[in-house]
Amino acid sequence: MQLITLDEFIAVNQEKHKDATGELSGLLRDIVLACKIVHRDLSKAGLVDTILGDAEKTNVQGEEVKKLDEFANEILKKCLQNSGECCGIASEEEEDIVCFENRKDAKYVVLFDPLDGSSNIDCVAPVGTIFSVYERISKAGEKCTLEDFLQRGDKQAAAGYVIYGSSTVMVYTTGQGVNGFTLDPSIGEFCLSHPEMKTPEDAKTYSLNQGNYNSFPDDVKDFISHCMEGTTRKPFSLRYIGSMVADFHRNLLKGGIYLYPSTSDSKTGKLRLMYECNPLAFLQEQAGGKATNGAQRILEIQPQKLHQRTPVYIGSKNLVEMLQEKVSQ
Ligand code: P6P
Repeated sequence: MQLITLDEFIAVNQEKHKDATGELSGLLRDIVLACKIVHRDLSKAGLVDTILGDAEKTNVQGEEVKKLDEFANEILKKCLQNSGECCGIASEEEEDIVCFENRKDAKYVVLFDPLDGSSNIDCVAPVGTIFSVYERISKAGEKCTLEDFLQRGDKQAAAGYVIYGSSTVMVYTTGQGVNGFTLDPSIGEFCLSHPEMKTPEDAKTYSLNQGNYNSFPDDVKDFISHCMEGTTRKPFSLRYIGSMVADFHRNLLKGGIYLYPSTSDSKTGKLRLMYECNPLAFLQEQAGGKATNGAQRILEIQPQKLHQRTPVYIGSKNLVEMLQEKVSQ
């Protein structure tokens, strides 16, 4: 495969959009720069105790903040403030939106989970940065507003993630399909490695925390029984890494379904709508799969709160439809 860097790919794709002004391309480049810096520091996490381990803090979710969470959050904020294309951000690690006073004319807002699955860092399991980009709806020249961020997922201008695993891969969409790029550390460039990604419509892999089984809704229990049914055929394989980006990436490539239903601890589900479920749902639909909260498309949910959670069922088209049939019965 000819070596095509992410920069070259963005430039070529920008030319396909006649009205493209280069602002979104510039924004994507700045997000990628931040993730390259996160990658650099993650790879030495085990050695540098100043960034490993708990930050003795909890975030707005009441979850323990690992120092790398904070580090990734600061890096993304800095790169986006310097970007010039972003007038403000929202983050899992920030209680409220952060408006960039010196960027009131910028066109985009970005929401992100700086390091999803960070509880896995100490055990060297994959973690990821997830991002979601919207055009602002407030007037240029003024501070961004909460309404700029609380837009439905089907209004996203771009979405993607970077997974830091056995290799570091960036996957994104601007609504024209999904493409993946693998970081070549020897040249410091993401290179096209997964062109035009499509999720197989059928698969035999399901991904969820089965430990919560007793608190799942009955229709989800029925679906799990179907997956485990081994009399008439081979049962499905259960694969669950505890890092949504990693489970999502495997299913995106090979097919499968990721489920995080409501549970007794998380009545409205655990995963966040704005900076986890919406960006991954945009990618999943662009790759031919589906994403629902059991009642409606994730991308059609009208957000009410920045950090709101939602049940999520996302992956291969036929598996999500099978689940929806059970949920709607
Ligand atoms: P549980 C990580 O905290 C996360 O947000 C997702 O990345 C992951 O899939 C899920 O939560 C794991 O949650 O309840 O199974 O530990």
